[in-house]
Amino acid sequence: MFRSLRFLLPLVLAMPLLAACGDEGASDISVSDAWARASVTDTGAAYVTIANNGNADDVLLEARSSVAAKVEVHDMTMEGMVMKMRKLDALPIKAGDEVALAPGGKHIMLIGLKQALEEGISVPVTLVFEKAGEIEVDAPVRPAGGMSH
Ligand SMILES: [Cu+2]
Repeated sequence: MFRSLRFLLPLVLAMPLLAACGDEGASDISVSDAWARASVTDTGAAYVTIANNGNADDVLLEARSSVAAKVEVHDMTMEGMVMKMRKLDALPIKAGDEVALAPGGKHIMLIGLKQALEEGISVPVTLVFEKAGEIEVDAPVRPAGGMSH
């Protein structure tokens, strides 16, 4: 009798935890407005808008692209008069939030390009989220315009 209770007790304690997990909600990530900046050098940048329409926070963990040896998520900030880029190891996308990666701010850095990014082509970019998993988008290449990277 006592022996069987001892086995039952952990199960009973675990039940409220399981119920709480089921309540956690889900992230619902959509990626739009993807584009990449035209580049003739071996580095380039891609931009996307990420929206989380779910009720759970998510995190962009990494990005990949078959056209680049290495892909990093960067943020760009002004330090005095100098533009500084810094690698983000994780980019939180909170529930209900929309995060725009755009020139002058956060961007997807394509390092070691295997081909020139010419207008008219598009490059595949895979974004890896903690909860939503992998989302692949096609980023059409657009001219660099007046702004530097
Ligand atoms: Cu960068």
